[in-house]
Amino acid sequence: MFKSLSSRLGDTLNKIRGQGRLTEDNIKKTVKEIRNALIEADVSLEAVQGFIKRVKRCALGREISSSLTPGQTFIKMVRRELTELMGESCSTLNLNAQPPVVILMAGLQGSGKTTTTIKLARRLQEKENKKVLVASCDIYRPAAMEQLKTLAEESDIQCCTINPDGKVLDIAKNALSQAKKELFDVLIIDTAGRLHVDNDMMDEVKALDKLLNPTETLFVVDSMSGQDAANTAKAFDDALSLTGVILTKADGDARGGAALSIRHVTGKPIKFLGMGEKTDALEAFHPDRLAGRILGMGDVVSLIEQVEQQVDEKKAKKLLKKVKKSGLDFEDLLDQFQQLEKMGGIGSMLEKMPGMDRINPQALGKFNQEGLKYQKALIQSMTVEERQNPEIIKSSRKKRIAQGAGRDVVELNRLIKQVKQMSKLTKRMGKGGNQQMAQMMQQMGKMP
Ligand SMILES: Nc1nc2c(ncn2[C@@H]2O[C@H](COP(=O)(O)OP(=O)(O)O)[C@@H](O)[C@H]2O)c(=O)[nH]1
Ligand SMILES: [Mg+2]
Repeated sequence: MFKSLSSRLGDTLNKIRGQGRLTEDNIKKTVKEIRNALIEADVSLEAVQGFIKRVKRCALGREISSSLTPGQTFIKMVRRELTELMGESCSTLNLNAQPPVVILMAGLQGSGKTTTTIKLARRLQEKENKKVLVASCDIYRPAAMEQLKTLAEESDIQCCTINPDGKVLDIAKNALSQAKKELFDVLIIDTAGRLHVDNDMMDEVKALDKLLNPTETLFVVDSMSGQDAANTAKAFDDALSLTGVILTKADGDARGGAALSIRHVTGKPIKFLGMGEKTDALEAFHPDRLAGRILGMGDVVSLIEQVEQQVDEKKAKKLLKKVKKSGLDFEDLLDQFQQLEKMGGIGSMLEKMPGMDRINPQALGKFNQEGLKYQKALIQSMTVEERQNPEIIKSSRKKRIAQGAGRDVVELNRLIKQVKQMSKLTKRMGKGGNQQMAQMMQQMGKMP
């Protein structure tokens, strides 16, 4: 699922990622591309419009953080909105009720109800240690009840005795009393579907709902049905009051419209994804992770979060203000070194760091952790006065400093020259904390 949407959004956002400045034109163009990509992925128009409106509003509001470039901030925002569109957080099953907790499965024919009934039963039995009973109320499709029974047997799930000549409500009643008598924790009821929403089917499932008073009423829907999935879900929700949705066949090449529309159209959470025909192929639905996957930049996004968390924003702002005014000195440099260390290893950091793609990879290659250690030692060997005023470091001081750090004066000279260049650079620099840091690192990359 999401393959083409992901590659389109990825392309679009890559263009904006490194931007140091976002213009209104720039935003407009990007937003339009995102809109088209969503529509092509068969997301409902209503959901697209709401999404686009929010992204635009945030983008123009410019909540810029000093540790991110505007491009990165924009991506972060798109991810946040995409997550919200799909439901904010992961919704689990509600099993807080007097056992047997009843789960009613509803949906159209072929959507995957029977398969998913077993998938859920296995999950509850194997992962949550519940005693689960399943029952089929599909008296219409030949062998539908057999299908559930066979699958149940294969997975060591208990299934009610089948009676294809019985009445739907009787079967349900018997299942419920068996579950009560035999102290099952959970009873999952598989139902019959039709090819389209029709009144007979709705009446039947409504009667089941009334009889069983289920704790969870789950709508099972094929993700290949795109935004239609959302509309069918809505029709079922009007009749039944769904508690959640299970999106099946998410392992296929559906365009993703269902996943992105259902929450918006029905207000009901997607709880699981069916990821294959096998009875263990069921995944919890995590909107945030999926949003990352759709944007094809899980790595970058988590890194953005990491940088944001670890760079002390206030400090970064203060530094920026200071270096713009009076340039950079050794104290600032030492501080930056320490920030880098805090982020856990420079090598991996630089590779993943957003914005770093603008930097010459050779310069990055030369960046050398050992060198950093010695530079740090040199700076630490200076007095505070020397750190704040690099220009007072003349020959006698140089000797002392180099000796203190156990390094060569030539090395110190190079460091002093480097910091002077960086200082000039930062004074000239415009806005953008991260951009400044990126360039600074580029300079540091040229260091010994
Ligand atoms: N690839 C894939 N196939 C699935 C998934 N869920 C169900 N199916 C297949 O879809 C078909 C219909 O499933 P079934 O459970 O009988 O649907 P029902 O009519 O709603 O009970 C079967 O061939 C299943 O193997 C899924 O998540 N992925
Ligand atoms: Mg079935």
